[in-house]
Amino acid sequence: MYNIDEWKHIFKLDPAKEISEEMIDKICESGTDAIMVGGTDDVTLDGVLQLLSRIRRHTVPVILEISNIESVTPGYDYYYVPLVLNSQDKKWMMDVQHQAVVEYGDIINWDEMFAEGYCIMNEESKVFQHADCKLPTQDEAIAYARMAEHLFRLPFFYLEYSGTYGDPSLVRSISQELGHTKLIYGGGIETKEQAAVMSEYADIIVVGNALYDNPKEALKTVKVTK
Ligand code: 1GP
Repeated sequence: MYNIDEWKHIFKLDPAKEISEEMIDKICESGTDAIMVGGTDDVTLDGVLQLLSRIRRHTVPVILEISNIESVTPGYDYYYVPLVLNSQDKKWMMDVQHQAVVEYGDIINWDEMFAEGYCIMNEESKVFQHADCKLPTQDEAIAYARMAEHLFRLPFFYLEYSGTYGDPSLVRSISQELGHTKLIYGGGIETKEQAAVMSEYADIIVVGNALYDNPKEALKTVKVTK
């Protein structure tokens, strides 16, 4: 339906946060390749549905990044399923996903569903604590990327610094390891300069918080990725 292989930029909207109609319009018409809806806390079916209907007034592709099974609804173009590679609890790598397939496996459209191997690098982030992660060294992070590519053959490896700007040299090292698996970078991108640096190495960059904190700058991160 869409050419995911050519995507460079995604805006991530949190269904638990307020955002104006005007800003939604600007985000959707910004030239970004897709809007991803996802968050950690207070992600409800109501929030996920409301954002979907507001984004759907535009033609931009829309992805639901699944946070919990209660908030999954039909109508999105794609569903991205996080597998947290550096979680210390198998629950976040395997069990919550397994339970979802037990319940809904008969009706899932697998063509719309993609796994993301997450490696969460910011100890201070909510998602790091929520998923009971262990901070990997750089070599360990690279090893997760190699596993995503060669063992699990995942479509995406997501280097997640949520809330803080990461280390470009690690993003570069990881990008050199990946061939078929696409590298998504997310975390702390607030300016077009920061976007340009990460976009040089990552296949796709994700901009989230800046949309709420400094929307004018956030909107400028699209152009530098093209
Ligand atoms: C969060 O990777 C995204 O899941 C984006 O991070 O909110 O820090 O931009 P920020």
